[in-house]
Amino acid sequence: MLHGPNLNLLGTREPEVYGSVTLEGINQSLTEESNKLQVQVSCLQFNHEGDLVDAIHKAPLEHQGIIINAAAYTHTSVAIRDAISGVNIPTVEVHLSNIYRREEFRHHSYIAPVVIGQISGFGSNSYILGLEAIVSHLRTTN
Ligand code: CA2
Repeated sequence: MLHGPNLNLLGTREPEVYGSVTLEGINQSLTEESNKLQVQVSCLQFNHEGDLVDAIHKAPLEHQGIIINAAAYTHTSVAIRDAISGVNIPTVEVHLSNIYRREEFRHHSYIAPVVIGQISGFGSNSYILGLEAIVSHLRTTN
């Protein structure tokens, strides 16, 4: 699970947009869900674009899939898109908010064309749905 910039602030500001759950709370729910699904999940957060690119490059060494909320880089980063398409590992894009109901600049995702699918708008449950989606994809394709 890769969390992008500013998501470390979750639960402290803008609860009307992003809810009151903290990043630690999201990671804990993911770990609980991963136990139920009998898979392992590791959760990392980076504020810097290059750090996310490095983490995507390293992912196939230890992991079978990526769940990513690239946050603002979703709408700006060709580097993260190229990293995802450059590594051969299935990826699911998640967002807390429904990016298509928000400002127009959030309607475009550079990442969407290189992932299996996108889950957007279900608050912290988007992450659980993202985990279920990647596990189900891996179980049906492997
Ligand atoms: O809805 C999402 O998950 C987003 O990826 C969140 C990003 C935003 O730029 C995307 O358009 C949609 C922003 C994450 C910043 O999170 C904050 C949380 C609390 C306080 C300030 C920022």
